Amino acid sequence: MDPKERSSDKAAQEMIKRMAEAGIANAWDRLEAQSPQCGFGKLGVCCRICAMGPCRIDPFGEGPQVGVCGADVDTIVARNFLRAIAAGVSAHSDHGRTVAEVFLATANGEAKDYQIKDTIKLHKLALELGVEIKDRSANEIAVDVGKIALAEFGKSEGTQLMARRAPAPRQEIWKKLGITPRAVDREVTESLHRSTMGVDQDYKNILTHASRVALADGWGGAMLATELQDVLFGTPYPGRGEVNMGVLKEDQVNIIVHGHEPILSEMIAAASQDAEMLAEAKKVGAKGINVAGTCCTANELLMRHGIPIAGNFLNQELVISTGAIELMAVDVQCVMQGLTTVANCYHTKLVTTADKAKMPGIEHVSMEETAALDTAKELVKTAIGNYKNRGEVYIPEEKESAVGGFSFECINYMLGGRFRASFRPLNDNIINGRIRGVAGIVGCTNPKVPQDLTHTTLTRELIKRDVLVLTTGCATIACGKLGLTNPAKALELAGPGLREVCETVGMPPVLTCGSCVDNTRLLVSCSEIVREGGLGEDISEVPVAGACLESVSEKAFAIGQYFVASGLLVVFAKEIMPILGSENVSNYLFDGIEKDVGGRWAVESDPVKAADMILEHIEAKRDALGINVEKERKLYDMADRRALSIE
Ligand code: NFS
Ligand code: SF4
Repeated sequence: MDPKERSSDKAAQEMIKRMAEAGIANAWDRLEAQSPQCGFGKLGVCCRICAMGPCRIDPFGEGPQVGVCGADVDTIVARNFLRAIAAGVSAHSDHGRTVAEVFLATANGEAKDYQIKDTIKLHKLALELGVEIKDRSANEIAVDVGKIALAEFGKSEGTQLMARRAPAPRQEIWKKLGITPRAVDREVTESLHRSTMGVDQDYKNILTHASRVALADGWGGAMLATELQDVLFGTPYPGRGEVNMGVLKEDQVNIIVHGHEPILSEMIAAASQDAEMLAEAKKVGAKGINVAGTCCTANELLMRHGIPIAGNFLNQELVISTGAIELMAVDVQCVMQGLTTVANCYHTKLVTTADKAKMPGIEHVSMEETAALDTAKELVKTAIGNYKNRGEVYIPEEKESAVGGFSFECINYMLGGRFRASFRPLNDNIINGRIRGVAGIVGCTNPKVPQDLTHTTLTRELIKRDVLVLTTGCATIACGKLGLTNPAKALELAGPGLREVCETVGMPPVLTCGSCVDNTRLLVSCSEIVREGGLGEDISEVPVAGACLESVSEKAFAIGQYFVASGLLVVFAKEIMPILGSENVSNYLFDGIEKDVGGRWAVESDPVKAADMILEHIEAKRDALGINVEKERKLYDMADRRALSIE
């Protein structure tokens, strides 16, 4: 296959070609080998939940329409969707739990290599959680904050504390529907229980729980992950970095950190700066130690330290095939097993570090928080020792300058300045129409579509039409590679209204907000837009939407569902939405659910059409708010506003 059909990124195209010439398979080749993929699976109509199965429903209506237990297509599709979401939630939240554990260990003085970095944010969080500040030390406060945070995952009573950040009408909607999330573990457990054979058989009831478990992620586990990471590693503020494989250095020891938890990558980054390590590197003839990231952990490092990003999900194998990587350290999530085979073809040493994620035949170095820096140094030493084993090296030239680090706090500061940090200027400019609305472009890169193409096309289309774009995850990296997170280049592409605002405020039109757990920054921003006033009383009234047209992981469904359950429109690609086998489930998620939660799913695979869809949604919200009517401004009282909100 033509590399251009596989990726829209030139560096990736080059490496795809080189891998093909070397006869080494990557995800695209394995997809080809798997094709055609099972049509039942695509539609979500197969079930292997119990041993009377596996069962499948004939989508053409000729074969069986129920499984052995009698489950119909609606139950099967809804159940599969719920399970996918629950798995995604468990991933984000288990990440959050690990962060909470390290956070607490740090506060207790047991994890000496980590320190509480952002005490201002710690104090804010303490206030929010009812922890006494007075004249207590940061560590004393952090112990209490850490304990409360950790309890959010498994507490036996009560609902998620972070959910109180949502606007009051939103919390009311959740309460009315009975979907205010309880402990994360409980919602995940209940998802598995409900979807086991012979339990929940009402697709709407199943999907309502899908909202609840997803909310336990967005307003629970993932939000805690973001908050605690900020306090522990520092809240991100804009800084320059570089993105794409051209960041690898021919004359240095290259280390890739891949995965998700900054617990690992922060320490490797620190170890690589160590004078002793640098001296060791010199001894083997290297000019230095170059750490770069792939996937979400890369976003974390770019956001906080300006450490370069070598690529997103589909780059992980390509990066190794440059022959320039001495060591790739992986922790959890989105680590392809295919890496083992690719690494074996080169000198690259692949090392797993999370006890819950090992790979057969691959060395495992356990990353204990009590000896984090020493472990990281051990890994860096291994990399240095491996430098001499390099064979042929080929590093593509492509790299783009990017600015990362747009935390919620930073956006607030940028918009309002140091002394009056506020979202007012954003709200005002949405109201006056210079900015039409806001879109979150998130998620993965899937070999089923040319890598990065949909994210970047959609982003370009939206900023052109004066929509401010916030990105996270692999979509951010896609935008980065193609120059869209380079403020100068992106400004050129922005519509006149958006451009004017961006130039005045000094912010780019595409804001890189971090990793996938950091999608919670988008939820917090939406709540702040509402709180700031003038754009409705609830998130569902604000002209905002989310999109991911290249989703891969179950985590993407979790994110999509918590956006929807928070009141937003979420657009995914049609091929990647495994619910189309049930008309009832599809109709509900694409339409009916809006009456319940104010948000809904939509499918569109063409990024330009997806932009049309998002714009249409944004303009409809603007119309409903009455901000599209020029001059004749109506002042809304509470009754008017209530009438506007969803019924
Ligand atoms: Ni998000 Fe990050 Fe990338 Fe997708 Fe995987 S790395 S958590 S799941 S593939 S964006
Ligand atoms: Fe088949 Fe029902 Fe068992 Fe699923 S739960 S495998 S539909 S018998």
